[in-house]
Amino acid sequence: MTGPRDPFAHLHDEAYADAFAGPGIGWRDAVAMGGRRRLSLAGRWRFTPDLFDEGLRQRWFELEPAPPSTWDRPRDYDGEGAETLDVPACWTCARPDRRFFEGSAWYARDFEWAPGRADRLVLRVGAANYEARVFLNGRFLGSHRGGSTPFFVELTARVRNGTNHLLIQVNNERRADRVPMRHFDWFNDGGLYREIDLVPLPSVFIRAFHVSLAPRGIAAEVVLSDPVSGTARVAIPGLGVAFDVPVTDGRGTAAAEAAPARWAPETPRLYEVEARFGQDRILDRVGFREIRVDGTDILLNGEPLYLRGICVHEDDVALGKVTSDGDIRRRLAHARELHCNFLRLVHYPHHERVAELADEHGCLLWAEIPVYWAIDFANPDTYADAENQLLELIARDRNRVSVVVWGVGNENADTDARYAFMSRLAAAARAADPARLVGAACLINREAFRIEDRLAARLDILGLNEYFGWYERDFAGLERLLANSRPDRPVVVTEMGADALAGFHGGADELFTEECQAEVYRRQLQILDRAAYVRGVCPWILYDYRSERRQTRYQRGFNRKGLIAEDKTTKKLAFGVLRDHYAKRAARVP
Ligand code: GCB
Repeated sequence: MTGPRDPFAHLHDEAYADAFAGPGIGWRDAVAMGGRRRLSLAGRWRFTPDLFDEGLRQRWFELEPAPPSTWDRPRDYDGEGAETLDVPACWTCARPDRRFFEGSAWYARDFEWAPGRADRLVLRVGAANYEARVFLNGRFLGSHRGGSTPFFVELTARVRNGTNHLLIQVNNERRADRVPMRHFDWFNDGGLYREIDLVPLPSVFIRAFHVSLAPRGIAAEVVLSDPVSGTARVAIPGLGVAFDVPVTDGRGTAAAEAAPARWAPETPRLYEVEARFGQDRILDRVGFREIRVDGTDILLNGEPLYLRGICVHEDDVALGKVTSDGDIRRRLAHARELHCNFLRLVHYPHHERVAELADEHGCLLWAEIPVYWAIDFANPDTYADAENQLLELIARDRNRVSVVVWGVGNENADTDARYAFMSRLAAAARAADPARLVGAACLINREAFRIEDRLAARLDILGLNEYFGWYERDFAGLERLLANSRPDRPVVVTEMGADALAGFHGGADELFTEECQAEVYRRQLQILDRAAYVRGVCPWILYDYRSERRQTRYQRGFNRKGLIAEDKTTKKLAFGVLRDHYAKRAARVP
């Protein structure tokens, strides 16, 4: 039996997903968000796990939610009677039996709309790990890949007067062609775990708005939703400037004379800014600073800078990848207590509030995408996915003054395919944002003990992940490495550290003790301090975090290299070692 009425057709259809592969939603669909009215869709959604992908095979999205008494034939999907789940949340944290669920799940909810309320309506999804497909009133609108960047879907043409039925399929399967791939050292959460909003918009709206330092003042760039021409107006009351930006075919740039105070960690000065075009208006708070490298120096506003950093994951024992202002402020407070001026946000884009709060607090950031370990570098689709994640991150955070480095990769073997992939990615970052630095965690020649990575030529900052004293128990290798290397640009140690179980004490050479971790920090910091080209240190990591790769009696599903346990409260001895070291470094001229 064949044909659309064949009730078993879906059982034989292995190409069922092909129809839902496009249109791909990407960075070009972004909407500038500052100060916009948002209608939050947070709250209870109906939730249906779908391990076998029946929803796409059987076209569940075409079924209007209705009680079984009204069905004309049996169904496997009961939109109305499904269990409920909070959004934002990770399904992996909602119920113990879903902890390791990897596959598809359907989120459904209704919303009311009256078309007169706005000319256009866009859905903004803060993040969905990893792939999402959006359906409105039975119609597929598009799919998005990448688990940590926001995406936007225009609903205008499909939204109807009255009740609307929104369905989002999310899939968190680990796969070799994804970014990251199957194998990584953190927890694979699933779901709609950041804010999700309806955004009412005028007929022409501002897609992107960016302000930056210019040679004699400031520059502004405006990108509109449509290729129209006209004049945008930009005002920065704190600088006493207001100026026009002529827009042609939907794009325009202009500069104005101004003398903004320079933003720096010690002086995190921000200015309110407003951009208007037609009926649309964007508000933001921006800072102005210059970051560049000169030889092996990093210069912030022309002054040499030493990065006193710490790596941080976005992870919570109870909430998974869901974060909050309180959680972010705690991270920044712990960083301040350590005398840090820098955070590396590993290994994927963190919540946008991190950079907003770092702008206010005066903390420099390295933001990165999960081009992590051995992703499928030869696969053009994988490249497209990585580049889209990078450009979505840049589109989201380009006005955040605290972000000084875009990280394009972490510990990737120096193959030709990787070199081509990451060179292109570095070029894409520079083209999208010429005013920031590009970095990556690079490789070491383990025979010659030298920093050696072809990618270095494409970067402003060489990140170095090295675990001398831990994975290689001997510190002599670090001394050799530093003595043998002659980098022509700044090196930042983007990782070093050791596992320690909080409360487990013993000798400095006893693995997993707090004493051992503290000793690794002491020796590492002492050695690293002597290399003039090392312009910053960013140890691994602030808090212990969930990682299923880690299963010894001391780890039990946690990477224990935190300076603080996973309760985000209990400090280990190494915390004090780093704090005292950074206190001294902060007092020194860099
Ligand atoms: C690394 C990775 C980081 C790991 C860390 C470790 O080099 O970049 O994600 O978790 O080592 O703990 O070994």
